[in-house]
Amino acid sequence: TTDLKAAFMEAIPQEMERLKMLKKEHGAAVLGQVTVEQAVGGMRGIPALLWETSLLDAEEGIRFRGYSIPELQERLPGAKPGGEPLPEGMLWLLLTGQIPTAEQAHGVTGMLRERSAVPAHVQQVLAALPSGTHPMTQLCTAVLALQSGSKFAAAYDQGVHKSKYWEPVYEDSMDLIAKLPGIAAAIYRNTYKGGARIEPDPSLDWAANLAHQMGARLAPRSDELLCVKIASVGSALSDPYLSYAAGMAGLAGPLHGLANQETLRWVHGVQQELGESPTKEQLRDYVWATLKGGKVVPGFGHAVLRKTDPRYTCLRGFAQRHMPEYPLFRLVSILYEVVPDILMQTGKVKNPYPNVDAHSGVLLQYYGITEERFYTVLFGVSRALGVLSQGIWSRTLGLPIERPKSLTIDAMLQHVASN
Ligand code: CMX
Repeated sequence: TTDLKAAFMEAIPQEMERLKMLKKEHGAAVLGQVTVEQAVGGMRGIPALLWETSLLDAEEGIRFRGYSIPELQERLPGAKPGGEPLPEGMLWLLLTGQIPTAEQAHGVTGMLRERSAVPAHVQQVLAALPSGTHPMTQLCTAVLALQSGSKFAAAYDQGVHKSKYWEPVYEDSMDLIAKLPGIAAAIYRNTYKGGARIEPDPSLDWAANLAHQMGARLAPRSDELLCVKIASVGSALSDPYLSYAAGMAGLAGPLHGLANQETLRWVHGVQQELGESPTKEQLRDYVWATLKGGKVVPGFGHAVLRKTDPRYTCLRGFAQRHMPEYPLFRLVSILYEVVPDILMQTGKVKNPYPNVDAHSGVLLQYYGITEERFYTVLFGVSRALGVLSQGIWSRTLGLPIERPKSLTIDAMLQHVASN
């Protein structure tokens, strides 16, 4: 079949069976223990969530349905033969667990295209926001405005049986994914191009349509870049609009997705102070000055990973192929040689290596998307594929509401004293 919903439905019975078996046979097995340090340290590393679509390994980075990023670049169908993978293929893989054929990926393109129209009221809400509103705030606002059309919320109101939750959640998720390029482009055009909209091109795929609707003399290959970027997926849960908007609000924090924007500002600061080709010695001093100013070096470090982020490596490979002489890329490459040593010398940074945010902005600059406040929106559009796929599975498997337990300092001290 080239119909994603049918392929997804085929995958359901086996997955339900596996979950039932897991609960029945191993329900009492211990996955890990929770230390006081973890409880006061942001729950870092506590194995406490079922998540089928991806797995993050500290050493190796992320795998989607068991495949690493280089493996996916090799195996997922491209927009052009041998080109960068189509995000539509990624969505197929995340939902079904199977690598799609080119026809199946194109089937998803067609299905999304039919759902892609952004309702007029959402455009009006965006247009009504003050022009300086941060693009991530605009994204959350637009998605919440879309929620009025939620099929899940309507089905729930009408008392749908819980075994059928998955279906309206699936429909909402596809509607939302389909509309995100139009929304992101509207935010871009409202904020930076005086508001004039560009209509979607029905001959283009999902990511290419985003590039097209953002418009304005983007260099060739910018659509391929958006494919590379959009294929780097991520994490959240519940009514797809509300939960995605909540996730986006989290992504908008500077230590998380906003690091994208922060990195570019920081790199521009380097260029302004030290010129286009600073020496390593100058860069070392600059990095130390950032640290001594009580600030983080954006784009470096990770809460889980302990190696260079494979998403960084993937974007670096793209830059090596398409813009090896670009000054900003050369600067980012030298930073890769300089920053980790310094972060190690602080003696406290657990992972001194770069993450995806250290690289993505540089590529976008090269292709003419120079407005760094917009970058996290693109990151958010790409993340929709991952979080919404998992959201569909969570409702399909009937997973319960998440409710981690919190403790006071007194409660922890009492617990420690009584053990
Ligand atoms: N620059 C300066 N200090 C850093 C640092 C960096 N890039 N990375 C970590 N540290 C510091 C922490 O602030 C912490 O200092 P304190 O003990 O004084 O509070 C110490 O090193 C230990 O932190 P850690 O255990 O190594 O890292 P965390 O898990 O606490 O934080 C992260 C992870 C990503 C928030 C952090 O590395 C950071 O702030 N990096 C810069 C921002 C960034 O690039 N974020 C994007 C992450 C990518 C993603 O979300 O996918």
